[in-house]
Amino acid sequence: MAAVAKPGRMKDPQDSLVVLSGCGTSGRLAFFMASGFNRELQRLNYAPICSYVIAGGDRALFSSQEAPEDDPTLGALRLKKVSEGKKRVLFIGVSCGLSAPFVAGQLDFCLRHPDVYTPVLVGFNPAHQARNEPLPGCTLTFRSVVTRMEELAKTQKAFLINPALGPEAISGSSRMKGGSATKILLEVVFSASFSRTPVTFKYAQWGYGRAVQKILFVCFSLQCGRQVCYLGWGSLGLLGLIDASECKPTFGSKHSELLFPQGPEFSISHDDFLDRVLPRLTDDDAVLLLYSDSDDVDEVAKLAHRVREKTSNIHGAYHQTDGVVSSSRQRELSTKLLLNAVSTGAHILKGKVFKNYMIDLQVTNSKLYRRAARLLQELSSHSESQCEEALLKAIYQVDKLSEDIMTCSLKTHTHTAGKAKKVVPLALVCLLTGCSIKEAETRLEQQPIVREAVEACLKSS
Ligand code: S6P
Repeated sequence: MAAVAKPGRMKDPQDSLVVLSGCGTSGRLAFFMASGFNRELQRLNYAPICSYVIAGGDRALFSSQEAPEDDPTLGALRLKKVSEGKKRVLFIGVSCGLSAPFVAGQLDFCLRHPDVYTPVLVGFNPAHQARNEPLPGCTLTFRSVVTRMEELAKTQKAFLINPALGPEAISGSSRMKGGSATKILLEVVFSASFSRTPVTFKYAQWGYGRAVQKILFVCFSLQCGRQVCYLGWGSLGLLGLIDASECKPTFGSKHSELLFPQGPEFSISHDDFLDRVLPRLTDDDAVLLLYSDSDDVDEVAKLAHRVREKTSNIHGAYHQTDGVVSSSRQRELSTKLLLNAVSTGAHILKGKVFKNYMIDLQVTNSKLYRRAARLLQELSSHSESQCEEALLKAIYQVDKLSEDIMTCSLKTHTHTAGKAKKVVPLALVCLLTGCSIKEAETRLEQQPIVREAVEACLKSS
């Protein structure tokens, strides 16, 4: 890392660049950290040198865009564009599961242009567990790219940072532990590169008792079919937007559930909140304020007052310096942990998780499609082919798969799945009961709490 990022070299930002990149949460964190590092550099009187790439472009920063994750060529093109004209580029690709084709395409591009690019891969799986499925449109796999990187790592021409973290509390939900570890890890690395003093990190702990209380309030709103709104300031507000955007692919949640104003452009300012959200708030809606004592606390109080006129379900996650030095990193991390706990906990209570599986996930890219098929096998004990068939029937809403459907590409399946609802629960109910798609739909309408519908089917199967 120091090879490009140490202050001496950063005086020459014309020629050098650090690019952080990833998909979904990893891409959002790439953006979050590239912006934070640039601010820090400017504070130290260096020119900003960091840039970011996120699969799906800036729209993906605050909304779920899972399909571009499958495109290795697009990944390479985006990297090429952002680093045009640079002579030395340190590329940091983040893929928690060592799985995203978009990132594999970028790493492959770096490996093919070693005169300019030094690739770094950050993830949390052992190298031999990197995804071994051919990348769309080519014969490479993520694992084959990792193997090439491992070879070059011996001469420090590539770097692999992949400490083992263990499984996520909700299987596959790398936005949680994986995302937090990405943030800690890159902050440690960058701080070590930027400052001459040794880096020590103490992260603040959150009062989890209070967090649980908030989860219950938030859940109450979601169960009533009402809205939850994160109202934040500065980087803590940004973390709120990130947490909200992840709930769609993870839990199949509607955007309106996590009150997240969207239009042709994102409407995410406090003024947008006052114009478009506040007038519709009722006592069933929950509002969570995210701020610290370095924000304009009077402004927070004024907004809180206006919210309270509409709902008593208002809570604050407030960070105070309070004698103990609480850095912005500590505030950010504990806010991320709190938000992850609130949104995951609320969706668990809402019945979107069975055992530790997300049973209402979206099936909008190849990773999620495979995950859904494995989940169906695990929960129904049917064969792989029966489960994939059931999944396709649920995606296309048919009881019999036509020749046309069977010959469609995986890309078409995941694209179609993006327009359907409750794909995985529908497939599971069909597998467990042998019923038709229509009957499964009726069952899920009668029991909208998906976990309970699944439990009922399992009992009677
Ligand atoms: C995970 C989140 C996803 C992932 C994305 C990238 O909770 O919903 O959006 O961040 O799929 O995963 P990875 O393994 O490449 O970092």
